[in-house]
Amino acid sequence: MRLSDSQINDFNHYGYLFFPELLDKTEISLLQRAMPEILGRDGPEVIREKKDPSVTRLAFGAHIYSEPFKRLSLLPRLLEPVQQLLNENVYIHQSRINPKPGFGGGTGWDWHQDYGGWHEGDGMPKPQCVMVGVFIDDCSIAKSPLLVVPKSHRDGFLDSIQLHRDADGYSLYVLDRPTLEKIAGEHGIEPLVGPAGSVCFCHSTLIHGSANNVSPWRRAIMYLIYNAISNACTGTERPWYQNNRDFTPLRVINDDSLKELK
Ligand SMILES: O=C(O)CCC(=O)C(=O)O
Repeated sequence: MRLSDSQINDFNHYGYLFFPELLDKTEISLLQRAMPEILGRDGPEVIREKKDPSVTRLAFGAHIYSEPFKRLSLLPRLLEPVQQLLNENVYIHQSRINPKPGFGGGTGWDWHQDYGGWHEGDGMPKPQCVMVGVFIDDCSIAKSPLLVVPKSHRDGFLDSIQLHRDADGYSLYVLDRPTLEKIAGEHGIEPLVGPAGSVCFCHSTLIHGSANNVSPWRRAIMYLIYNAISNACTGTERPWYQNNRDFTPLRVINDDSLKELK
C-alpha cells in the first residue's frame, strides 16, 4: 500500500495516521484464533497483570513464534507505508500484543512516549521508528481505547519525562502532570476507535496512554515496532522478545498471505 504525499504530510504534522478496517474479517478471525495460544504461553515473553497473574498484560514477540502474526507483520499494507514514512528499509525491533481484557482486568497505561524505553533501554539512536497498532478486536470508546495527543511528537523525547521501571523490567517513560496539561491543553486528546482490522501508524515520540478497561469486552491491539536499519539498536541487555537483534531488512510478502492460512 502506497501512502499519498498528503498522508505522509499528515503523519509528520499530527504524529499518526489511522486507517479503519485495513484488514478484512477473514484476516482478523485468523489473528483472533491464534490469540489463546499466545496469551497462554508460559515463557518470560508473556507479562502478567500484577493484581491478577492469571491475566496477560502483554505478550511480546508473537510475530516470531505465531505464523498468522508473522505474516501480518510482512503484509504490504503495513510494511510499505512504514518504509515510506522512514524512507528506508526496516526491521522489527519489538512486537507486543496488549489484550486488554474487560471487567477491569486490562489495566491502563499512564501517559508516555515509547521511544524513551528503546533509547535508554536498548540504545536506539534516534526516534526513527514507527509503532503500528493493529486492532484485533473492535475498539470503541466504551472499551478504553488507545488515546493519543496529536502533534505531541514534534518536541521529540521530552526532558520532563520520568522512567518508571516495573519489576518485570518493562520500562515506561511517564509524563509529569504539568507537561501533559500543557501539551494536551494545546492539542487535545484523540481516542483511536474503529472496528477490528483498523490500523494506526504512530510516531515513536507521540504521547499516548489508556485507561482501565472496565467494559465487559476484550479489546486487543497488536503493536509492531518497525525501526530503520540505519537506526539499529546498540544495546544488548534486554532479551530477544524486547530488543530483537536481527537487523535483516524485511521484505514484503503477497498481500493475501495471511488469508491463505484459512
Ligand atoms: O493499548 C493500550 O492500552 C496502550 C498500550 C501502550 O500504550 C503501549 O503499549 O505503549
